[in-house]
Formats: sequence, C-alpha cells, structure tokens
Amino acid sequence: MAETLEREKKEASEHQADSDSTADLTDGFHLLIDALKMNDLNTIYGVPGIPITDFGRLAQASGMRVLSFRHEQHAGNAAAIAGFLTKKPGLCLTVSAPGFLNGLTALANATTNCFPMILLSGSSEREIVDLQQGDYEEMDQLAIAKPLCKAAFRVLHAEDIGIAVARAYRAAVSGRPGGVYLDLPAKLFGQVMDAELGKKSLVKVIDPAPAQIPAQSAIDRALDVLKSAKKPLIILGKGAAYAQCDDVVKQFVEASGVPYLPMSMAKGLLPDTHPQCASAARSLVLKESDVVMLVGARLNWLLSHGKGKQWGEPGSKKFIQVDIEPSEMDSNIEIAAPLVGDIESCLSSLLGSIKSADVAQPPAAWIDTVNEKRSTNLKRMAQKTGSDTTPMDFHGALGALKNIIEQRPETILVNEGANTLDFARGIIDIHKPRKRLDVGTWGIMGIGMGAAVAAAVETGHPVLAVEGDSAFGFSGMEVETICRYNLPVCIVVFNNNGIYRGTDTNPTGGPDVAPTVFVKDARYDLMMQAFGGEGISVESRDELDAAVNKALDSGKPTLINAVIDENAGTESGRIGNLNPQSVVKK
Ligand code: ADP
Ligand code: TZD
Ligand code: MG
Repeated sequence: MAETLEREKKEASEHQADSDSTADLTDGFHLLIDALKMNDLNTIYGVPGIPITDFGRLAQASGMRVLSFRHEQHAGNAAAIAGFLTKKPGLCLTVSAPGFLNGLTALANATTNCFPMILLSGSSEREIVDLQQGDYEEMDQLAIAKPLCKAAFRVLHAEDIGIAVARAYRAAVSGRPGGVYLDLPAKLFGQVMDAELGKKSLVKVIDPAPAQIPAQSAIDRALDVLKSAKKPLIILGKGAAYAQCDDVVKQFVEASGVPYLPMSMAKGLLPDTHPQCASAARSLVLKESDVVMLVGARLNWLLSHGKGKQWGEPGSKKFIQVDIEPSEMDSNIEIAAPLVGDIESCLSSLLGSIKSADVAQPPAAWIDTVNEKRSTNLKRMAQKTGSDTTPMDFHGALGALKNIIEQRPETILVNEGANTLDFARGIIDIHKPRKRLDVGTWGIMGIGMGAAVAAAVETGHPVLAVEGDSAFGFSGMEVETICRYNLPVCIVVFNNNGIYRGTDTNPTGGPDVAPTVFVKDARYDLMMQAFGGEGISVESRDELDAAVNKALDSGKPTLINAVIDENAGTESGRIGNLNPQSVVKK
C-alpha cells in the first residue's frame, strides 16, 4: 500500500515536471507552422482529417488563414492559382492516400502550368507502409508524387522540418516554377524537441527565386534577329504574367512597336484594347509573320507546336524565345535566338539595348496589314456580340459580360468549358494583368471554383466565374465553400443542357440519353440558394446584365443560371480538329 502511494506520488511529481517543461519544448505541429509563417506562407487550402486535423486547428490558432474545401482537388487548384497570383508557393494540405491522390491532380496540373505550389500531405507510418502491412490509408505517396511534380521530399525528423520547408519553397519558385510534394508521416507531428533548438532549425529562405541574368551575347543575337524582321510578332504567355514585371513588358512592347498576341492568361498584361494587340488578327499574324518572339510562352499544342498550316510556309520564320528554362529551347522547332533568363532581366536588357542596336520600328506596310484585318474582324465580332435573342446564344451573353468587365476592370475572370471558354476568351477583353484565370496548358475542367476562391482570397477583388454547365459540375460543390467564407464571387453557368450542345440523342432509341447530354432545364441557381447565397435564373441578355451587376455591386456569393440555346455550341468548341471522329458507318 505504502509502495503504491509512493509510486503515485512520484508519478504525479514527474507529471508536474513534464508540464512545467513543455514551455521549453516544441513539436512537429508547431515547427511546421513556424517554418511556414517565417517564410510568409500564411494561407492554407485543404481538407482536414487524420493525421492533419490538429495541424489545421493549430495553424488557424496561430493566425494563419486555413480554408477548408469539400474536395482536395479544388483546394489544390486554389493553391496553384494562389501561386500564380502571388509568386509564392500556394499551400494545399491533404490527408493520406485518397486525400493525397485527390490533391495530386492539382499538383500535376500546377507543375504543367509552371505555377508554384506545395502539396503538404499527411501519410501513414513508414515502417508499416514499407512492409505493406495494411496501415490506415496506406500508400507510398512519395514514390507516386515524384514523377508528377517538380520535386518531392519526405520529412522524418522534427529537426528537419525547417530545412524541408525551405527546400520545398525554393524548389517551387526558382527557375521554372512548379509543384512540390512534402510528405509528412503522422509520427512527425507529435515528435517533441527542445524549443530553442527547434527555433534554430528553422530557415528563412533568402532570395528564393534569384534573378537569372541573360548573357549579353544572347541579347545581341536576339536584337539582330529582331532587326532583320519585316513582319515581326511578339507572343506573350502566362510566364510573362507570372513574372509580375508588367511595366517592363509594356515598355518593351511599346518601344518595339511590334504587334503582339497574348496567350489566354497573358491577356490584360497590356489591355486587350491596346493598338498593338493583334488578337483580332490572330490567323494573319501567325501565318504571315517572319520573326516571332515568344515571351514566357511555350510552343506546345496551344500554338500548334510552331509548325503546320497555321504558321504559313515551313521555314518562313525565325523564333526568338525568352524563357527561364534552358531545355524549353528547340523543344518543338529551331529557336534562332534563345534568350535564357527571367523575363524581367531579359526584357530590361533588351530595352536597354534596343535603341543603340538600331532596331527600327516595324515597316508600316506590316502594321497596316495587321490593323486592317483587326478592324474588319472587330467589326464583324461587334455585330455578333450585339445579339439579343432568347434563349441567348454565346455571343450575346458574352457581349453583355464583355461590357461589364470593361466597366469593372479590377474583376478577375475565371473561365472554363468548351464553347463557353473559347468564345469568352475571344470576346471578353481583359484590361489589367492577371485578371484572367482559365483551364491552362492541359485544358482541364474543374479549376473553376478553386481558382475563384483563391482569386478572391488572395486579391480581395471581385471574381466573375464564367462556366460551362459541364465544367461547373466538376467543382460545383465548392459553392458551399464560397458561401461559408462569404467570398465576392459571381458564378455564371452557361446552361446549354450539356457538353458542347444539349441536342445529341441516343441513336438506339433506348432510355439512356446521349453521353453529352444533361438533365434539361436544370436550375444550377438553386444550388447556391441551398447554402444561403443568391441564386437566379436568367433567359435574356438584359436579365443577365442586371443580375451580374447586382452580384458584383453586392459582393455576395451569387450563382446565375444563364439559359443558353442548346443548339448554339460546336463540338469541342474551337479545338474540334483535335477530336478524332469515326468515319466507319456501322
Ligand atoms: P502559355 O500557355 O500562356 O503559352 P506556357 O505555360 O506555355 O504559357 O509557358 C510559360 C513559360 O514561361 C514556361 O516555359 C516557363 O518556363 C516560363 N516562365 C515562367 N516564369 C518565368 C520567368 N519569371 N521568367 C522567364 N520565363 C518564365
Ligand atoms: N475531364 C477533364 C478533367 N478535363 C477535360 N477537358 C475533359 C474532361 C473533357 N472536356 C473538355 O475538354 S470540355 C468539357 C469536357 C468534359 C465540357 C464542355 O462542356 P461545357 O461547355 O458545358 O463545360 P460548353 O459551353 O457546353 O461547350
Ligand atoms: Mg455546356
């Protein structure tokens, strides 16, 4: 009895000593939070659960913004867009195996688009995973993530958290930006260490994306090629938007006098209404130009790989390419003047040398040809976008939204779908940099609500999400997230009863509808009402105009179901040429 009492007393005093000393201890949870905050990474997009629930709570308690989603893919897409908008890695937090896999699509998509993000994922116990003994949500996540992102790291010891975060940050933003995976086994979070030593283990990343200065010889070569041009063209890509050196881009384009084409997320770097903007003469400038200067744009499928009919006679052009990634050069076609470096350094150097190098303004004949084509096409487009039919066609509905964005140029446009995407890209002018977010390099559906949340959270500006009804469905449940955080997001669902059109039928006459067709006359607006947001269905251009203006004035989460003629779209929007179709009649 006395022995038991003695032992209990001893245990009690040890316990007392333990709790006294916790002030001098830290653990994996706190070290990770401290490491992120030290690097000014203060917002997390994610979905809670084992083993990261408490991490989310503690992060919020520490003053970080922790935004929970309904599905990890959308949290990941939000993190990727946060990365694009801020030049800092967006953070996505997921649980093990299935949550991780849901987030992985977004990580891969971010990497494909050159957006910096870090996917932080809890994982199961290494010993059990490696022996494949069937742990809760068991998966070798590091191995799976590796081929799908720019870099992947696992942290096993609390004292390595600081260096791991630093490595992940640097890997995400330096050179060509991309997605990084950070594997955090459950045991790591509870590991305890001396607080002072813990503090010393943290790393503040200095100069995370160092300027990459181009060689003068490369600058001279680029200017020589530009000088030789009779019909020059500049193509601005989303790398130029990401670089956030908007003034330098504008000064360079204006000093050169060269017509430019913005890729879709580079729209607004200079306003689409700029006199040098050749978007409305796209086919002509691609075909007829003799020197093409790419600035943060890849010659991938979106530019027909720099060859083929669209580009005129084979061998009729020389390319200058400004890019931070050396191996991008000659990836599809010969680059006569590779200019490897960051866009700000490259364009500043070019700008500095353009006068002394005697680069003349482009010949007037070329500018006149481009301008003529541009004004004919703009006139033709204006007729179409004036359309006022009921139900609406794409042109009429988008004509209304074009005017709204012109009056509210701070609004960030999010855009996905097929026809809804392709027509909006052509019709809605963007007036400021990084105000258009879309399906990016993969043409992926499902970025909509994640992008909308991140755009609102990161910038505080209103967001207009223009969504095909199919596209919206991929992330539609996140309307609850938008309502929960009361974000100034107005979603317009272009409801044409399906994918491309709502008119396909089942040739067998059987009970299933065609694979491209949805429930007719669905009311997407009611989804928003379910969570306390505003929801309205509109059939005419005037109604659409009034509803969007009201939503943007109020800043309230709103979903507008815009009824679009189900006959109006075309198969695959503007990329029907990539869609194989059977010619065999059976
Ligand atoms: P788009 O789809 O608009 O044509 P891409 O995503 O194909 O644009 O190309 C973006 C390019 O920009 C990538 O090749 C990437 O390496 C490059 N890039 C990204 N950031 C920078 C930067 N700061 N400086 C130079 N190049 C950059
Ligand atoms: N799944 C994913 C992740 N990305 C895709 N791009 C597709 C499927 C295929 N796809 C497109 O390329 S566009 C599209 C799908 C399903 C939807 C088009 O229908 P919509 O647009 O209603 O969004 P429109 O206006 O009716 O053409
Ligand atoms: Mg549709």
